[in-house]
Amino acid sequence: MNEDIPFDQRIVEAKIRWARAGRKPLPPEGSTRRDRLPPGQHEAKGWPVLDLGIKPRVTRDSFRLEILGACMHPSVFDWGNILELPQTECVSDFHCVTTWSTFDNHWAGVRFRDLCLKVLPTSDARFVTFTSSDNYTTNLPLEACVDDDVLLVHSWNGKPLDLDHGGPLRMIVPKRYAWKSAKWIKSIEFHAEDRPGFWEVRGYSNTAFPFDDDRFSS
Ligand SMILES: Nc1nc2c(c(=O)[nH]1)N[C@H]1C(S)=C(S)[C@@H](COP(=O)(O)O)O[C@H]1N2
Ligand SMILES: [Mo]
Repeated sequence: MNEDIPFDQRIVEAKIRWARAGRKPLPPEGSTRRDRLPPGQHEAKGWPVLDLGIKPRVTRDSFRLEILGACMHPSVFDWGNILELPQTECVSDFHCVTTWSTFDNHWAGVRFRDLCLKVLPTSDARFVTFTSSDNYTTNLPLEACVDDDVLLVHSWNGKPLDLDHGGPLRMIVPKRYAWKSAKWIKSIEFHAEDRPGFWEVRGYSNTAFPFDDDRFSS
């Protein structure tokens, strides 16, 4: 992203770059389930649970989300503050590197971009680290996080997100493998340099693009 321009203009610039790259936010209308499956993936029955096996006991009452690092307004959001942000719904597919995919998940929550418009990442903020209550971490370029379909999700298919799937609040980043979508999100930090997360330092791809079969580093 460019230096010295306000955050909302940086979003516009990112979108222009995505358009040039011919990126499609969702599979085209009328595409078959097969077209929608990235290489090496199969469609799962139901929604599998995958994590490190630590189930943090976060409730909507005890929930706190800290935003820190390179932003104008570092803050702590409680559940009420999350609901005060613009609410969004989005349908997307979800692809785990262990080869299962789920289609047509109906998510409700807050666009990461709308959260950014509150806390205002500074011009040197280029990367984001997500930290979870089980101490899991994952990293992404800020530019990837301001996409339309990147959400902090509190509901799935019309119901509150359950604890197993990262409730009360998790990230959903549909265009990357699912390990980039942190469950039980606890803090979000902006920084100038990239900081590889839990799986990224254990041999998994830093970029994690399902349609490129981009699973492992090197
Ligand atoms: N906090 C946390 N988030 C996490 C993980 C984890 O272990 N801890 N695992 C990741 C992986 S590898 C996957 S596939 C998805 C699985 O999400 P699900 O259990 O809701 O299917 O969560 C991702 N986010
Ligand atoms: Mo995964």
